[in-house]
Amino acid sequence: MAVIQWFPGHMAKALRQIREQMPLVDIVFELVDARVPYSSQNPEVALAAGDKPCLLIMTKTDLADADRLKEWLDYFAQKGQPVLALDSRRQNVAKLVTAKSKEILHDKLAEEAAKGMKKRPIRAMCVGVPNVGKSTLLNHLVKKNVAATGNRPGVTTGQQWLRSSAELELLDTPGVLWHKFASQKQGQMLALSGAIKDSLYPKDDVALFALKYLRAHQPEMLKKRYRLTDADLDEAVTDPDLLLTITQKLGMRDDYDRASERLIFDLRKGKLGPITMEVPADLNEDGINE
Ligand SMILES: Nc1nc2c(ncn2[C@@H]2O[C@H](COP(=O)(O)OP(=O)(O)OP(=O)(O)O)[C@@H](O)[C@H]2O)c(=O)[nH]1
Ligand SMILES: [Mg+2]
Repeated sequence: MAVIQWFPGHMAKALRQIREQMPLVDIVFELVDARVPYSSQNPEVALAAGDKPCLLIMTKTDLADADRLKEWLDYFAQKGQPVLALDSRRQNVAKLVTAKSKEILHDKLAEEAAKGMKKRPIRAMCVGVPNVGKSTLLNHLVKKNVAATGNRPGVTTGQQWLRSSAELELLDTPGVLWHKFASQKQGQMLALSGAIKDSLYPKDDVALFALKYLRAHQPEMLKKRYRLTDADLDEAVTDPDLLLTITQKLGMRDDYDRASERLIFDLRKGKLGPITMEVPADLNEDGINE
């Protein structure tokens, strides 16, 4: 399988700007995709944040598995990492995010008040991998469509300050990846989630990775979506065999590229059902999902 890497110049620049702005903010909102909570956590963000408090925000929870989401929330809580899982469609996210930020910054704000300093908005920087939902969340927080959003990575190209209320000031940033993923699996997970430009990874590799995962962990989803029988699964000994079977079931003859694309997009859009492709138990002693 080809190794997925993507760190073009504009991301190096975006990361530099994140480092430059860090001293100006009180808190970092790091967004991770609830379907791939490990793989979508960018180690460069923690490095850039240094001692700044960080609120981890799990996005796309509507597309994730509810039980596994709870497992991740427990995992982060055990690590002492403040975390929120948000469903912007159902919740008043502004209230939740503001309350949590105040809780995290309680001591700092109390100290300022004790010194007689004027009450001021909390300044937060919103960071995360491309397409994770940063601008969408910020639009919800400010209750206006001021930040451009789109279902592809690389929509936000520069930083932008947004004023939410008297209580919050928010910095939107372009999505960033990093030089070297911890494992090949991480690159595949990121590609599947939609964090990497589709023109930059081999679709059949990522589709085969998805098939291997689904066959092992979610065979029922696979069977239901592509009308596969147990016999179909048994007969397709290898993953390429299975891709061939699905290609034919989709009426795409031998157009594996098209079928690969369909599989990736179906999974990403939740057409197979809510899915979380990583669990805390997958992480090794070094905290890596290999
Ligand atoms: N289903 C679902 N889709 C979401 C959610 N949050 C964001 N999206 C979608 O994800 C896509 C990307 O959202 P953006 O807010 O543009 O992502 P971004 O992190 O700002 O992306 P870049 O600016 O490219 O780094 C859009 O199509 C959003 O509608 C969510 O909670 N659930
Ligand atoms: Mg954006």
